[in-house]
Amino acid sequence: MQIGIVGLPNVGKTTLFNALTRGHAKVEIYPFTTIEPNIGVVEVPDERLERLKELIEACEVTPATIEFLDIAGLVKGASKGEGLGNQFLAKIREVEAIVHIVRCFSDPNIAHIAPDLNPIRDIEIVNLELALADLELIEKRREKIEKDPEAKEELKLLGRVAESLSKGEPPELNEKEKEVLKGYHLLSLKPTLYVANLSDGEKIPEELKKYRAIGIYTKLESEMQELPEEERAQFRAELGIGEEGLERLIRESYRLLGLITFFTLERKKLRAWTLEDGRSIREAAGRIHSDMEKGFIKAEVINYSDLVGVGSLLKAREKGFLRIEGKDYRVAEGDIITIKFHLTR
Ligand SMILES: Nc1nc2c(ncn2[C@@H]2O[C@H](COP(=O)(O)OP(=O)(O)OP(=O)(O)O)[C@@H](O)[C@H]2O)c(=O)[nH]1
Ligand SMILES: [Mg+2]
Repeated sequence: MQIGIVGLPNVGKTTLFNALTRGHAKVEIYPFTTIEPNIGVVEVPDERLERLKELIEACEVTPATIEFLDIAGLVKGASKGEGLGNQFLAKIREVEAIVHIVRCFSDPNIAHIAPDLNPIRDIEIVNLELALADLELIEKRREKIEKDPEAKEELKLLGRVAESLSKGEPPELNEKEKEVLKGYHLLSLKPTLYVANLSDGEKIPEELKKYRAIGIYTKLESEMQELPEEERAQFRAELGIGEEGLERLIRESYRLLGLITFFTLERKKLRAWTLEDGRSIREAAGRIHSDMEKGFIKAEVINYSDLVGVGSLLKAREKGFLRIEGKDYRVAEGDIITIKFHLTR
């Protein structure tokens, strides 16, 4: 899974990226520091893994991962090629979700598009550019299929989407329409998590509540990544930052994207995986290896909560908590699965 970080120039995108990935990508006080995108992998924090490790006596634990993509800042006119423009919009077409970071910290040394702080204005500038880039793409497609009698439905749908986007409103779509539009990779339709980059100790501005933004002290978080884990916890306690902001960001991304976690256990190797909610166990098998999906026979399943409840795999087996499921079983959050398959080649 890939998530793209967008925002105006110089708002802290790379600082957030570094905090998330414990990276050292270049951060400067001037805009357009990032030119080539930074890509980094982040482990999804999951306290269940530790508990499971003990219960199953696993020797190796691999958490699920998310990939973050940090790109150049967007400016007014980006969709028309201003700033570093269009090329970066293309880079985020492929991501599954967007983290839109907005500047809420004040610092006279760090240039911003205007002397005042106005997060709503900033969000609207970026969203307008995303919508304009989408409109251009839709327009091109409409011209192409205009005379195709078989594309009438699609043409109608595109017209409706274009109308909504030009009004700055999200279009109302049913499942089938969403499916048709998937191939377009429209930026405006991607699930978006808004992040307010706050000055130390500040709270989220009231006006950002309607965007359901989460607040992060990005600079502090990135600096704290340099500390050992125990010191970070102590530092957090002293500063009164309760919940770890970055973990929350990752958790919220899961919620936003409708993702669940399942676990596999194979020869004492425990591993967490990410899956869209509603998928079958056969599809889950495909995430691990395409051979497992093709040759799927059955799976042995136990849910995390049941296992923790009884305390061991042996007891779980005695109590009948370990179930055999067929290919259509819908995987639930926290399922621990072992897949039986045959090689089809
Ligand atoms: N005071 C303060 N400065 C911050 C904060 N977050 C980032 N900065 C500073 O803002 C400047 C820009 O940060 P970057 O992370 O490079 O911003 P960016 O959005 O990636 O910038 P571009 O790649 O140039 O678009 C750096 O000097 C950061 O140290 C913050 O929360 N508070
Ligand atoms: Mg940057």
